[in-house]
Amino acid sequence: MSKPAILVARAIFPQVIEKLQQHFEVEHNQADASWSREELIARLQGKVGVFTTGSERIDAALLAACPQLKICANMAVGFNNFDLAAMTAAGVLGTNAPDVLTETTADFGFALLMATARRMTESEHFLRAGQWTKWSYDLFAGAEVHGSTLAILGMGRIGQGIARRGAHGFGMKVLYHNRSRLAPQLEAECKARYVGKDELLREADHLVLVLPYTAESHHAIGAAEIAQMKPTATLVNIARGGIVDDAALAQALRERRIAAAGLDVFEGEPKVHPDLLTVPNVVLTPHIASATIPTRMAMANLAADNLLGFLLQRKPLTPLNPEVLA
Ligand code: 8YV
Repeated sequence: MSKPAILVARAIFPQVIEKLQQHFEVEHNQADASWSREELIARLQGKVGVFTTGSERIDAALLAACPQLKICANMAVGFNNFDLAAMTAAGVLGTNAPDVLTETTADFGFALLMATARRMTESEHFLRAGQWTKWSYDLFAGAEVHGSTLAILGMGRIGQGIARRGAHGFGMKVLYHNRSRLAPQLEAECKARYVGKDELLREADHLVLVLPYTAESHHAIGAAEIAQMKPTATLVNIARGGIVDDAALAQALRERRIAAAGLDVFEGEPKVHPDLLTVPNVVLTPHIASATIPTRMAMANLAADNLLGFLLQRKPLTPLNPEVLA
């Protein structure tokens, strides 16, 4: 009997390709670049499964053009590249890759908070440019981290990981806002207090964004929200581009309406708003919050195991729309 055919849309670990090849006919992207949408659709013909990353948009038009497709397995916890309603309507399963990246991503969120508050890249550029000629009492004086108020917008697993680091490691007062309030036991573990969004913005010394990108969270932080923040506050976005209005943020940073920002994600990435590239008080990283080899390997394996579990036994590990299994 011939093996089911699947497509792996981006270059991934060879070991994961080999694991998939034991059970599937695998066509995989061997170049380190995305295919165009037209090429993706052409290559999806005859495929029952696709291994995606956040870069491939799966929507009604693509599904209509690829009628054999049964599962899209995302190597990401976020799945805003999936039109899940369209997938459910077409009877196509979506899976994501949660949990395995939580602690690594929380580590990075905290690192970005520290680098932003303590002006690490700005001061390094100064040093590399040969501008360090003397000690000064206020040379790159930044914002205090320990004992300050950590404000978290979006309190899922990664938000909780950042809260724990702040509360238990740095003695921070932790406030959070989320669509729903955490169970009392989780709030106690994170030492986190639920507040409204306005109070969160007003009280934050360091505001960290860890919420999913949806129509409701588009530009959740724009000029009006930044205006509510303290001029000494910092903002960190490890969630998704589009949650922050990057043009408004660049202007606020230039005018020092907040002290600094740390951004791992951008509207329209990998393009970055040109104004962000010229303001000094921002730390910029290329969407690497989950990027350690063990974590990326675990994410790739989870996406692969979702393809194997569903296509061989109808038992995916982390389904997003389990109703299609019924
Ligand atoms: C991924 C991420 O690297 O998991 C997510 O949602 O944003 C990152 O960990 C990225 O989406 C590539 O799939």
